[in-house]
Amino acid sequence: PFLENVVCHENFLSGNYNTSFIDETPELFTFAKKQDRGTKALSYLGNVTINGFPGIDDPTRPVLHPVRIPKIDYNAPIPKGTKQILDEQGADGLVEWVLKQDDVLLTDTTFRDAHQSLLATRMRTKELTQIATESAHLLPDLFSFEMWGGATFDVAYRFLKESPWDRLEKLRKQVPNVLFQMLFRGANAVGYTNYPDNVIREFIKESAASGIDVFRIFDSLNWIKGMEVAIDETRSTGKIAEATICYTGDILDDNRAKYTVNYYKEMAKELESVGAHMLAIKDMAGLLKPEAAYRLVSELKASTSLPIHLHTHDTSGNGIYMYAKAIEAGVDIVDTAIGSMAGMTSQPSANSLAYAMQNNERHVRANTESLEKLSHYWEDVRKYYKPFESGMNSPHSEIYVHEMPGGQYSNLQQQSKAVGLGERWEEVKKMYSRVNFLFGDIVKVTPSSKVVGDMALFMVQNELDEHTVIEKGQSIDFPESVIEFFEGSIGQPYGGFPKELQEVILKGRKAITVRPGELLAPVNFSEVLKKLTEKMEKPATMHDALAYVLYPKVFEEYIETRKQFDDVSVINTPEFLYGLRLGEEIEIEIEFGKTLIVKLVSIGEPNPDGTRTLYFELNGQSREIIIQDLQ
Ligand code: 3PY
Ligand code: ZN
Repeated sequence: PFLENVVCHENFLSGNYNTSFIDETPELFTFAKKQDRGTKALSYLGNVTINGFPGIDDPTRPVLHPVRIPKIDYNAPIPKGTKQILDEQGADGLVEWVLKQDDVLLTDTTFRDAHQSLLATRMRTKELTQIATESAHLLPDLFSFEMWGGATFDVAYRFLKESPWDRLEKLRKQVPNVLFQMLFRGANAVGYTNYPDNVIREFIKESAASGIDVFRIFDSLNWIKGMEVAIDETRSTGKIAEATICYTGDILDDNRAKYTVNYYKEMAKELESVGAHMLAIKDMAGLLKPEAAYRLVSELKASTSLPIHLHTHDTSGNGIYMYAKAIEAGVDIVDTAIGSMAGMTSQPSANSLAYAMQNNERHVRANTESLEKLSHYWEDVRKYYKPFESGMNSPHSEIYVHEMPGGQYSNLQQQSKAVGLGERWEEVKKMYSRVNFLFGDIVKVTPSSKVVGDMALFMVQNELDEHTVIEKGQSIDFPESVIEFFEGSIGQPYGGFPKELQEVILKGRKAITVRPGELLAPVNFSEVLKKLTEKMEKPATMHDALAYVLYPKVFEEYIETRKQFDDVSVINTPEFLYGLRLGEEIEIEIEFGKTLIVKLVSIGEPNPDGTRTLYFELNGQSREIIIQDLQ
């Protein structure tokens, strides 16, 4: 077992030791010489400077200007908001309060879905904490900040090498007044596959304890069984269970008979009966058209007593018009993003909506001046992340044909390029729609949307169509995600699986029809904690354990990166993404009041072993760092 030093010893961890411990185990008190934080930071900067950042193809560092931060009175108390209502009156009290409001309330998605959908989820905690206090002062009237969940959990560890839990806890301290909301994929938590029930429960407990108030819980196939454990656990934490209807098809199109108003109404009633505090309509691709929104919201309002919270993506450009119709029909809350982070695959603009609804009977509760100030900040920040923009620069009404979720579009485009289908993107999009009907017209949202995407790529790549897939199916090795889907491992689609296709895909493997979580053995968290404590060489926490259970490989890589570079979240984004120019001097605040001053002096020629020496100054002292040149 790992016994490098005393802090990892089980007796020390459990507090089970006395004064003879030092005499009996002297070897535990020799500490390996650790590299200091300065050297680790230089190693990171050297690496990025030489080898670039994953996903950034153009190595030239853009000219970046300091961002505009709105001026507020920092001595003024932060105005009270919805968080105080929940804390003082409980979940039911909060729900009652929402229902009593004549105004339309907003959820601001800038901290989560907006950047997930525009910038491949790459927004770092730095840019969020830098504006969080100002946001708390300027937007106290929001219903909530959606600031966690969805893809942010995975991407934080995988690409940003920072802890999403730290993000949550830091933001919570800065924003004490407005509810924090996360997107939770039901039995898939914040991952792509079903997890054992105890993982779902632990995840919700820990998230609630770290600051989440509203759990927007959905199932990627609208399968209510897949949401029940999460709803139940959320209720036991005293937080708000916002159960979700994912919207697909077109309720006003007679040719799309599968997902009717009645289908959604029945689903809403069932969600109410399994304990939803609120209902979300999650229009993840932006398919809900204005007249359909009016009809759907009116009917749901009439058939349940729950507040209705509407989410959309503005890909078609019809988002504001659609929201106006939903507001007319009585929707309680809508999701918007700050102007400069809105539109296209992101949410409609809060700024535009607030102006559009001026003089309407129902007032949008937001201050346009505050929204404009915050928009300047995000306009500047967005430039830092330019390499991650999708390249979509005008509304895409063809979304109504391919039905791809806002967050998937740029992702699948990248995947197509990666498998050599970059030139055939138009075909891939068409195939995406054909695969949907081949699968029986399913709800498409993470992770079911990924299955459709994988199959579409596979069919284009292998020149397959709806007939040849069945005819030749027995000799085809289908993608793993497709096999698992047809096995029932992400749940049951409404109306069942197409039988013939299921048979050729499964080739004798058995499909399940029960909740996958019922068949999965619970995770033994104390074993996981023990194993991680060895790997991390320090006591692991439940946050670490949950991250490891959801994303074992990603989390192991994160541990290695932490050992090599320490906490890289302290490095400012321009340097974090693009490295340093020759002669450039920067500051890194490694902790409050402790700053490193770093200057890149010169870069040596490549050595025969493929390394280069970089010459830095660290707080005025020369430092050499050897970097493997991977170019
Ligand atoms: C997610 O699950 O990450 C989504 O945003 C789905 O729309
Ligand atoms: Zn979304």
